Amino acid sequence: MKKRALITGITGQDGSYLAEFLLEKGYEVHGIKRRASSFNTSRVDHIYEDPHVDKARFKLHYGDLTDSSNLTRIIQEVQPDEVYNLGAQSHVAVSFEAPEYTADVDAIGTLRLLEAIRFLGLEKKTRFYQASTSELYGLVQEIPQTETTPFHPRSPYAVAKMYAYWITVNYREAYGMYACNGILFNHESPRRGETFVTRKITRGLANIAQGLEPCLYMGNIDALRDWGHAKDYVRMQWMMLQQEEAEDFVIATGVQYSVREFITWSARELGIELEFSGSGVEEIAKVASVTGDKAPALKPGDTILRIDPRYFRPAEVETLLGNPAKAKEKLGWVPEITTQEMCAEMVAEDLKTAQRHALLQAHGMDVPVSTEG
Ligand code: NDP
Ligand code: GDR
Repeated sequence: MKKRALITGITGQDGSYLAEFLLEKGYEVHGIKRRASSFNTSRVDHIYEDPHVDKARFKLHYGDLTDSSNLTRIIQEVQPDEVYNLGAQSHVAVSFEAPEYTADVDAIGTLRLLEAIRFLGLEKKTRFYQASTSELYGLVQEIPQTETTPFHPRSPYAVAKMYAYWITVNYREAYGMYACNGILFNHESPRRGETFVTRKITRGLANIAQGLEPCLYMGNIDALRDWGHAKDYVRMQWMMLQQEEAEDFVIATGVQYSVREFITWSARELGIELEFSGSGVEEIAKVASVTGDKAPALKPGDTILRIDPRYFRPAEVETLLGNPAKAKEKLGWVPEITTQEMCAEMVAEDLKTAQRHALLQAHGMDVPVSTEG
């Protein structure tokens, strides 16, 4: 029997990689997408199957984590073996602007899904994965962080995800559901949303190298993160649902870098050496040298990075470093792609787009270049 999976957040970074992964494993994959005024399925368009075709294995349903009746109806229709709850208002800085909505989607949305499974009597059939996060550690109590490190969330996003974490544990303990949390540290890819820091950097620098924008405006570039590749992390999401007993796992690389280092590597991928000077909000980065042909728009002395305090957060998570020993020991999971390899892949993809846009611009056409985030 073909297994059936339901993914919330299928149009996001992880949802798209997970859908590909499950289709390769032979699953029938159902996803919930939000209604939007323009197309929002670009990350999954390549795996879309015409629903009129017999035996289509990829199906999208309109829905929203704020709508219980809609979630219950979809789960009843799909009767999933596995539910992956990846849907969320996932931007930490935005959660300070929209705290109530973030709580509704990220916290209560998780409860709505678990309750729908229970209400439909599927609690013994349907396995549940919750996209928990290293943001739960916030103001870190222990380095590196493990499954037993205490939480101290530092944003409305992290507080909402803390509710989701515990309600998942509670449904496991109260109703014997196979429900588990993946406590995932930051993971990125060429499909990463454009306003998260890594993608903002790779896309912004590629645009600057091609003369599409003048300068990158950043927040706290001394923040430290443990960055992995989304492809490695979705494999682990699936593995967590294939065990005898549901358990929670930390997923991380175990290596930490600063935002500043990520900027330096990204620039090098484009043949640019940077020189940082000044401090605090006065810090800037100038081009020290340019080699190769990837940055034709730049010359030594150009200032291409400045600090803009509007990207500082009301409460910052300064440092995160995970210890994935339990995942390695119990599941044999180790990340296959290094942070540097991932950075190179992201820059290469963003450079291709920037080169295409530069060509269009040279022919008098408008191109999108915003790097808000
Ligand atoms: P993305 O922001 O790329 O994707 C989020 C997805 O959730 C999108 O499909 C989005 O839809 C959907 N969504 C947002 N609001 C709603 C809603 N109200 N109802 C239904 N769906 C909604 O996130 P990632 O793929 O990076 O992350 C996946 C999950 O993992 C998230 O829950 C995130 O919080 C969590 N996480 C991510 C980490 C990371 O480093 N990437 C680390 C740890 C946890 P649309 O496309 O329409 O916006
Ligand atoms: P994060 O990711 O908050 O860790 O949440 P993000 O990439 O947004 O920020 C990482 C760090 O970089 C600093 N930073 C900036 N961030 C952004 N977005 N824009 C900037 O200009 C900028 N300058 C510096 C931030 O202050 C922060 O310290 C991500 C999300 O995917 C969450 O959903 C997920 O739960 C966690 O990772 C683990």
